Amino acid sequence: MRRAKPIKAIIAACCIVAVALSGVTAASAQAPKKPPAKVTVNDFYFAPTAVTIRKGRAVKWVWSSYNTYPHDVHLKQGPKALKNKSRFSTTTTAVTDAHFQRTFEVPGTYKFICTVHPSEMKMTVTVKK
Ligand SMILES: [Cu+2]
Repeated sequence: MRRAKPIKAIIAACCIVAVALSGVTAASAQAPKKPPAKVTVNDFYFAPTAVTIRKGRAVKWVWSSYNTYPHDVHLKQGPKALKNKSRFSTTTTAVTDAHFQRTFEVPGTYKFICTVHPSEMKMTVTVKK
């Protein structure tokens, strides 16, 4: 059995290469970034009404194509540490075909309303550290 040795050596070499390659793959793979948490803006309600995310993640509000009334997204109350609060409010209303996305870097509780329907349309975004 003179051939046994070279075959074993080749198998061993293959294993080493496979381990090395898998190591390279694992090292170069980046942690997948979570997609934005989606909130739909509907006639007279946000869905869902409560969203919890980790800081660094975004929330995307998408206006429903079934809407027949105008709505906006307005930050009524945010964390004290939050600067530039107005960035978290839309500047116009929309009925359909609109979206609004913001990334949340400051942990805390964010209370949003629609200024057209402030008593009906409310939602909360909780940002964890
Ligand atoms: Cu509204």
